[in-house]
Amino acid sequence: MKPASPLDVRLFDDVPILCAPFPPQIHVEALEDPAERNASLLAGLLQPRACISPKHLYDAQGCTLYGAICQLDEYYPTRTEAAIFARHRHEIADLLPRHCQWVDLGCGDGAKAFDWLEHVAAARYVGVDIAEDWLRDTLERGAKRFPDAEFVGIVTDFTRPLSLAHVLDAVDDYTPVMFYPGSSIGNFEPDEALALLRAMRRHLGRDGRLLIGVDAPKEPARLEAAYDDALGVTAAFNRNVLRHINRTLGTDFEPAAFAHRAVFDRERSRIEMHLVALYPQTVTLGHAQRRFEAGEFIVTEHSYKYAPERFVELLSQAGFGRIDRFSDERGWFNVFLAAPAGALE
Ligand code: AVI
Repeated sequence: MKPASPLDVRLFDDVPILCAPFPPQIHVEALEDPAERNASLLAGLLQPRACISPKHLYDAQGCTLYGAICQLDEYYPTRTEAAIFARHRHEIADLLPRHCQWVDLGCGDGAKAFDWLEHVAAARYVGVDIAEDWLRDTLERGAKRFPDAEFVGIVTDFTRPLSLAHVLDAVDDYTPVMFYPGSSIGNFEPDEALALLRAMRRHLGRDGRLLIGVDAPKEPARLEAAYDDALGVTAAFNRNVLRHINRTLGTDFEPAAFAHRAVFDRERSRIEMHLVALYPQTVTLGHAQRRFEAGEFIVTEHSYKYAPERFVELLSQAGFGRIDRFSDERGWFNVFLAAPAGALE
């Protein structure tokens, strides 16, 4: 790779312009203490209804598998959201502040955000993700593609209180647009989702905006197929969490001894992902042991599906006022553009 030079020379209409490149900066924030993380993993596994936080699904293998899920025929959210964005891009862009800082929450490879940067003339991109290597790579690619914007990265975990103010406030004149696509908000329990939305609201000041994608409830068969695809990619994604925690916690789970299951709980409006023990077995968890009877299961993820009225209510409770909604023809997925209460009324 070409080393970054202190100044780049580029030509606009044959006039040389000197541009200072922005070497991507990474701030490491609020990463969970490994001892604390292991203790809470163990506590979850020892509960009568065993559970593993969904954040552990995303080691390097899990991120790759999640990328493959997003391309499955059955997994409609990614495609549907992308179609809503493509269809309403200009309308939404016109409602966003000019020269904003684009805060890409859970940025992954940054692809969804980069499609927006061209349309909103963002002056700054702030990528936020738990996976530091992935984030570095995203920033480097982004900085090459958008040489006039500044690229900053924050490594943090959204299960911790969101605190980005010292990075966002380091520049005075760029208004934040928080971007949280993919219905990731659905992976939080409703009270945690509300707390996260409130924290986002606090970071926006008066003129900032939140652009968020949220999956809607629909027939259980459609939902369950999206989370239990014919190729078994979601099953591999789910079982992989056991390999991940074997590595981090030194446990001896046998992934093949668990079946993947996805069920829609209509009353709670959420998909539950389970790993179901195929036969009786005992797993060593550090100094403890845990017996799983055949059919006993570990909960690995909840994915809440919000009817539009319910999500608008949550946004209002979190301190948002004007809310614009964009949807697909079937009403499968919604994108909300929310402004802080008092900003536009
Ligand atoms: C990341 N998140 C929004 C996905 C979802 O749909 O809840 C994770 C996922 N789990 C299984 N498939 C996709």
